[in-house]
Amino acid sequence: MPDQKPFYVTTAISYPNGVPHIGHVYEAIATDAIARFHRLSGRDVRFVTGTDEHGLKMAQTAAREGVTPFEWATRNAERFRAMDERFAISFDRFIRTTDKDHYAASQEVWRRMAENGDIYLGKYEGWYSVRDEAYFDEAETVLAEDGSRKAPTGAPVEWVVEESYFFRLSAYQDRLLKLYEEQPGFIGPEARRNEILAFVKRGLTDLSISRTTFDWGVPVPGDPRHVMYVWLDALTNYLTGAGFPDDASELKRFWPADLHVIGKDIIRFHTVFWPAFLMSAGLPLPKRVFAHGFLTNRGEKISKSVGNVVDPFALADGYGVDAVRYFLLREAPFGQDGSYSHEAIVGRINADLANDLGNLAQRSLSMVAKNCEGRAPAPGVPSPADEAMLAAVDALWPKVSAAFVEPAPHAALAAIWTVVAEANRYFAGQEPWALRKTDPERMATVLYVTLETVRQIAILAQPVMPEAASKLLDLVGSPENARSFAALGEGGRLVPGAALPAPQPVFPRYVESEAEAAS
Ligand code: ME8
Repeated sequence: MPDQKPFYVTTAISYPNGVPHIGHVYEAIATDAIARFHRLSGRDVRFVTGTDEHGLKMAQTAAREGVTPFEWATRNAERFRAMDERFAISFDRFIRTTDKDHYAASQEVWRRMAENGDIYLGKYEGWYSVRDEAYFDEAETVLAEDGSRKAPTGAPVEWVVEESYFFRLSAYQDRLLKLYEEQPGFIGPEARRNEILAFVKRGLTDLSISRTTFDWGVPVPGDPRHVMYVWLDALTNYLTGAGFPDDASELKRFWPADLHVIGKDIIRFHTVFWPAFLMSAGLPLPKRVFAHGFLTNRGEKISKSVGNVVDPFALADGYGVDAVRYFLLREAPFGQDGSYSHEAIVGRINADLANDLGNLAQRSLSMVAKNCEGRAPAPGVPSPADEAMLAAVDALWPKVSAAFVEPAPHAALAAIWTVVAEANRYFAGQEPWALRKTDPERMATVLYVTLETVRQIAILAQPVMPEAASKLLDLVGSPENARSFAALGEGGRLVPGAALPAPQPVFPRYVESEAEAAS
């Protein structure tokens, strides 16, 4: 099973023009679970995340706050990094686009695109949305009732006329269509692929890739009056994170990226602009771009003006990190929009975690502590029920693995929890508490099978709930060096006689405070 191949995975880099919200933590958690999954599969993983610090939006917000753009970016980038640390996001590098090596990478990409004849100087005249940091054709914009013009995202647009460098995006239409055809997994989920295909088939216009009316960006090589369009610099972070341009061995190891995880609103940048930039610079293309959906608060769009923004730190404090990680990845199919609410999180905590997995572990471990001298019991001859139970948990790996590779962490969790349910039925049906007096050997077998099932479930749950899974593995006596996926199945079975620590509950029930209950 171990596969030492490198695996390079990234999140989008967030705008630090405000503090992180639940959408940011959702993306970080999902990508972290994928990175952890591949590490546990034995792959050589590189996981990069970070902040996207340039552009007009950042410059304008900093000016309003009365600080320099760099100070503003630093203040918020620290919050993003702290959020990652709070949620056990196992990144290998937190990249800031103001990092020095990122300037070098962006300028090198520019030079290569220019050498390839794809950059020319012209004049941009058209609509620009600062909030989206994106250009829009007039036909894409809509006239609002008050006479103002809006981007399709609802953000206001302004008319921009300035000298600008252009990238010959129009020349890449055929090559992009060929890419989507030859590499059908390039865009996921499938529905997004169809959207992009239709968009590119309608024809592409050249893209303005520099600005002269502000200076908060990466200077254009050879023409420092211009700074690069923030998206050109931002997308290049994925190359910087793999050692581009100078670290040849890192680059060989990790480029092209295996997976870019992003949100559905920025798929065009990643599946049209980004591959075209890379083709132009003569660099290999990422293998897959997967767009997750948006989180809503009880079905309502999250926005500052609605006042329903949820602070990720408050979620961690209120429910616990692993419970939030589990909830966000379990609740909505990855790739579709999802809704969160206090009731839904509490429902998952109390049903799936405390009742289903927590009680199973706690009941079986307490019986072992009391009746088996605190040691992993020795199984006797297995009954058909024992065999069926072990066969069910042994069969999880291919399903869980396929789901994470997709990536579909919700499907991995659903498969695991089917076996949790089966283990509860098995435990209740075998009644080990009744066997204590009548047939202690049979009781030991049932407890062994239950603990072995919990062991494998905990190993498989590690990508999503690293801390809780590790506690469970401690409790069932799984050695520290036997917790990767190589220890799944028959080869890694629980060793009878192993001393177990005193059982402790791993998944507490969520009890409403009086104030919450009354509201
Ligand atoms: O787009 N639910 O930054 P960003 C789920 N800097 N995901 C959400 C979300 C929500 N409600 N709101 C935002 C940017 N996201 C650029 C990316 S990459 C080279 C540059 C996701 O801070 C969003 O889709 O606006 C994106 O993937 C990420 O959070 C950062 O968004």
